[in-house]
Amino acid sequence: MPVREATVHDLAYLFYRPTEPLFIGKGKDHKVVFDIPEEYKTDRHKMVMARMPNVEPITRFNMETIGDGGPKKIQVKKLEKLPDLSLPLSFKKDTPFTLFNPHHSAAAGRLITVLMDAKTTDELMSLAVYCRDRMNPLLFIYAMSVVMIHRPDTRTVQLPSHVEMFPKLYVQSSIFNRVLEEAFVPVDIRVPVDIPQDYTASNLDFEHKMAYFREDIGVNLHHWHWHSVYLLSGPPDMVNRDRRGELFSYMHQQILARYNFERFSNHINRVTPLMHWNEPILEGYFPKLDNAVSSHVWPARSPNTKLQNVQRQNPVDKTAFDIEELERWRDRLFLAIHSGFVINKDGQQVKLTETEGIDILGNMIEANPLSKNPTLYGNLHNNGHMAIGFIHDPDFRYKESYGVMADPATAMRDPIFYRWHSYINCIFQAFKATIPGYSIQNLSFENVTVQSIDVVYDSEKPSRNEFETFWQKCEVDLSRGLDFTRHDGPVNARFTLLQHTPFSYRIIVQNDGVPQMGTVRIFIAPKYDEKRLAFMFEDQRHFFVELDKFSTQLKSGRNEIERRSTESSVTIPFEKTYQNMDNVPDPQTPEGSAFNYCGCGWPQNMLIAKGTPEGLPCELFVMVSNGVIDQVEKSQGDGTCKNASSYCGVLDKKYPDARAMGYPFDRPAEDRPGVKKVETLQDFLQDLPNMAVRDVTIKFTGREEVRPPSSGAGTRF
Ligand code: CUO
Repeated sequence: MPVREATVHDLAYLFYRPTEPLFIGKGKDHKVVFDIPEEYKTDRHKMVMARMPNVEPITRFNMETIGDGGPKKIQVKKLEKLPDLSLPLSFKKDTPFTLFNPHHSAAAGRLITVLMDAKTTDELMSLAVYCRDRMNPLLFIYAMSVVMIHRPDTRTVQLPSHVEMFPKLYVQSSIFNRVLEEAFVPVDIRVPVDIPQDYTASNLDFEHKMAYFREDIGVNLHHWHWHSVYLLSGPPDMVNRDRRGELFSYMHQQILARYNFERFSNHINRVTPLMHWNEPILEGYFPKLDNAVSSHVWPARSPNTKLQNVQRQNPVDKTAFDIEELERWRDRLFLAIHSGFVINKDGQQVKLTETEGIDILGNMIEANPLSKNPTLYGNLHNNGHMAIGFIHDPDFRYKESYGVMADPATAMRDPIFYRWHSYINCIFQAFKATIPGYSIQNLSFENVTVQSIDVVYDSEKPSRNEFETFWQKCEVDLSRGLDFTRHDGPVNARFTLLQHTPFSYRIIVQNDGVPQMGTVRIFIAPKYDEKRLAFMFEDQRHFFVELDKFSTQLKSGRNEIERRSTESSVTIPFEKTYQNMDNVPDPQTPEGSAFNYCGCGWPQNMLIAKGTPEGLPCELFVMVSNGVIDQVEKSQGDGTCKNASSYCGVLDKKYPDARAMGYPFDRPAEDRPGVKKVETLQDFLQDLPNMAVRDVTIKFTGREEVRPPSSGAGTRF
């Protein structure tokens, strides 16, 4: 069989069926095999080859499945010396792996460092091939995904989505038998396997109405990506991202705002923060997921269980802490907020300033390696996830693993996630209450007036100022995560998700000055609270969901700005969230390079909340702020893959907005001397013509559509 040199795109084959060994052919028809140096083969590999000396390791089980075009053998070079990989190798292959556990993320951090240090793509290939079959697949794929995005030589390689690689993290266990059945029938007569929308509980559970949101695959993928991008361990320049702590606070606050919007759409009250840690937790959650790398299922959390001290000093968890510790860290955080400073590792005071305080707190609360003083302020947020994740077996007496709350890929499924983050958000809001509100000068933009805002569907139809939502049936190919199946071709699961009709904003802006740069900021919030009373500003500002933010050049006079919903700075395209690799355009084409997203971003289909059949009354807010003040100094870096910048930042660059995240709603409104107190949104807008509000409704039509298949060129596998 001909051997050829490896190219950078061959690295993508390592992501194919990650729990299946490398000696089984990869890619379409399994025609891609790796020519692995003898020393890099695992004992299992050597044993298989010894027993089958006459069979090249081309196909999964025999030669019959080779299609036209002939097999390819990719050369893997042997390195002079392997680096120290003892920490990631100490992790067993079939143990669960989560980034929220410091011991786990340290192992991944070591692997990321080693892979980033590889001097050439060939060296990276050699290291990755050596590691792949020896390491825990969740750990290996996580580390490799991070490295592929961060290394300049690998950034353009399109990788499968996490749900394709580990479908068991995202899709209920009971469908896998059906999926396997389908995998064994010829491709042309396969049918999609339905994932019911309603499988984890019944309406006897008062939180069940929100299951479609919590268990949405795209929402959970976004959260996994976010935590993958913001590493807890790894090379310092990758951990130390611009305004990381602030973004931790803002992105999660936005998830809460979006979740509460969805609750209001279903006539459910806002989430209550998880405040009293010694009381039973009313909500339960039964995930019905299988573990991705072991035969365990994800443990359930029964209703009315209580947090307990975690004593899990075993080789996998290496975790022990008391609930009292969480309480001490919480009290110290509040003390710092109300004193106006934190105490760093050297015992010095570091002021929580108006501009940097939130970032300092975010790093301490998360807690990430940038914390000013981990001993004093601890690890509140991550350990909260862990305490809830171990609530069913806090001392390991039943040898159960953690629940969904302890893993960023699954945490958003559980109702308690939102209660925990609501509490974390209370701490951030306590800080925001200590800093001055925005003055008129901070909010105004001289000579600029937003004259009108409209929501339009296409140029022929008149503006309705109504968003329209519906259910959409979509398919995702699970075959790349189904190891050891005999046949090729897609095995699709069909699921239902919330969708909205794509729309555009039409914004008329009058500029009575010279041409200038502006930043358009678009938010939406419900108009009424749970009591059906019009919101007070101080309450409503927490419910504003960012829909988009973009720069625009304002000419003198009238400017008509049209912006499509699909261009949103908070979302990534549907195809990127779910993409079946076969439909991703080739990154070397202009179409493909425009499509080159790193993977982090809120799913486009979830941009707009469900609304109600009668139309949920909302307020659409548009502000144009001074683009010169908003601009950040240009930083170095070749951000060749894009993210949803508002929620994920920009790779290797500064956060692309100099204002506080969430501006202008991130802090209480300042009383304006001599003017009426700011009690309502309309009061907030007074004397600020660069802001405007439009009443809109979100109408849930109840109809169900089938999503047409995506089109695209290029097949990587
Ligand atoms: Cu994303 Cu708690 O940080 O889940």
